[in-house]
Amino acid sequence: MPVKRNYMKKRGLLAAASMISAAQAANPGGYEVVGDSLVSAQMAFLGRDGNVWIVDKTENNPAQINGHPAWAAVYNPKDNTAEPKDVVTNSFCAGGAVLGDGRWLNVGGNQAVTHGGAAVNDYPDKPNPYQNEDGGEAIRLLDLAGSKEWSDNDQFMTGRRWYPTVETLGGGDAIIMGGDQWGGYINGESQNNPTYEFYPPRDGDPVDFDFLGERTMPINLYPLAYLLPSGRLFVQAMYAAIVWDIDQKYEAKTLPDIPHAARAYPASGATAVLPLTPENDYNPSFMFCGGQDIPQNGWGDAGGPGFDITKKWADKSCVKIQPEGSDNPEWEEDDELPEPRTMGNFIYLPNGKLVLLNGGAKGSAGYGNDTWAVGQSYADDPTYMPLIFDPSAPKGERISRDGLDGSDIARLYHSVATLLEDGSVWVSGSNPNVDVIQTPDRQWNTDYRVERWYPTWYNEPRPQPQGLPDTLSYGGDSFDIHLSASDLKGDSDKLKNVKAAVIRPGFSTHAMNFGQRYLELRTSFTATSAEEGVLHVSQMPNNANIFQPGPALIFITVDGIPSYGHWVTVGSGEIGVQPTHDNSQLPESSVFEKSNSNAQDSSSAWSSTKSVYGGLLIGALGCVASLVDFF
Ligand SMILES: [Cu+2]
Repeated sequence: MPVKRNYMKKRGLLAAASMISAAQAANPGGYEVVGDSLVSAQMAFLGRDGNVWIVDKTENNPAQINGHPAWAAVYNPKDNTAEPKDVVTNSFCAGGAVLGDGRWLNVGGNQAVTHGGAAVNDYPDKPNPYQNEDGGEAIRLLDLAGSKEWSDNDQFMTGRRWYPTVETLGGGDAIIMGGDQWGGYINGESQNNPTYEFYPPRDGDPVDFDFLGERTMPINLYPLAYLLPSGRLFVQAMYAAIVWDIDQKYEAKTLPDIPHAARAYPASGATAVLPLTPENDYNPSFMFCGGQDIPQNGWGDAGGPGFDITKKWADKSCVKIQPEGSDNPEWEEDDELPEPRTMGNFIYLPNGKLVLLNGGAKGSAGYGNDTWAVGQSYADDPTYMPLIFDPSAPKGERISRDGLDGSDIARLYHSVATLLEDGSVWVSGSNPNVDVIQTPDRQWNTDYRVERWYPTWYNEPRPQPQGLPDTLSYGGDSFDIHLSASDLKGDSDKLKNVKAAVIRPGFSTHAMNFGQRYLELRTSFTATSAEEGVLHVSQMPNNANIFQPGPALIFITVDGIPSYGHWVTVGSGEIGVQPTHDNSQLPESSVFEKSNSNAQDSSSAWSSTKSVYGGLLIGALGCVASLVDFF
């Protein structure tokens, strides 16, 4: 039996104090060290059980399981305990995502290794102290509704993939793309795997994908790939960007080159699908911030960059593009970061803003035994300060640090972050080393500390909406949520400022969260009294390519303060064509008539429509005049 380790117990009195105030942050806007990840958090995701599931590469972590060092763990954010989990194959720089049936997929990796990351196969007697198997073709699955144990070493991909990208598709299956065979700092022709395949597998796997050939060498590992509403994929690597038709297997659109810098691994810009909202008609834009600007032929080879990259400032530009909805999409400059950043990680907050954290101001992802490396790190100058990016703010005012505090823990290569149910962000990892190193005062060690970063509003009283559903369909009947007088602070006019958002926190690794999306549902409302009311909420838009099926969290935000997240299953809960229905029709919004207790009277002069928010509603007669009440 694995032994649970309770970090708080080790911290004595200080721990006792922080457990009493478990629901309150000591430092809203800042970080708190809360626990121990047991294995280095190279990959992590929030499961539907509320736990953070961690996967590392095979290495000499002190935590043991089944007679060998562990390289997976599960962390409970409610009591800050963790226990090791068993993964059989070497999951080094794997990819991952959640499938439409709720299972977590983790694919690819490296051959079996021994001390110091050396390949077991390089030794005649094949010592295997870590008891790991080759993970190059591995398909690992975790079923949180089943065994809650990784199944591994029993299903395999068509070929070796180290640094593969995984994106869930509209049918809840996943595309697995790219990677190389034997790893290293960057890709190379001799070991490239410029193909994609699917899980569950499809006839015809693997499919050739020339985009990942010479055109995007060498910065095309972990290609940045996102599903579009059409079912096509937006793919970005090196400087190139395209729209790829998966079914017809052709380049449907050649987009302009991304300006300023390379963004894919190991340049590792921060990336995000911007919020999908009624205002943008759920047409996604993709944002890239930071990265590293080195010419295509200047990146060295699989052994490293060949120069001291730890002295080279990262990029600080933010650019975005909306690939569909126009004939000739262009890159658009967004607000510049306050400092250069590589390996920054964007995490959605429930109120539609993003926090950017982790990373460094110089260098890139990767590590090696180069004389110039900082320890073994190819990055330096950790960026300790988070920032908030508000996509809905006017240009020039989108980035803010009001009320924020930094961490004092470096989160460089192999660090992660994920949203938690309470709206805080779980941060861990950083291990720019070939194997575990924890030498005092050395830069930069393997770091097992878990932090939580708390949004500035973390300690505010939270709305407690009643009637949240457990499933969301693609189209179909709207549903009602009750908001009490305390949720609305005694003023039902606050219903005008309520948002319902669905967030998939995604699979975090290498400064990306595969599958992370934010979708704001259409809403209208009925004030049932001066103090309380009902929020009418539509189902998901009736296109599963906009927000893929599978588990997600729904949050209700009142005046910028979100509820705790409630788990929903988006879609059927199964892999396959998702049932769709007509988009939800919402009742007209109605405010409470203050001089007349009959709030249901929609013909009242106070009644209005939320068509500006709701989009679907055709304004009824009389609504035009009453909109004046709103704005
Ligand atoms: Cu890696």
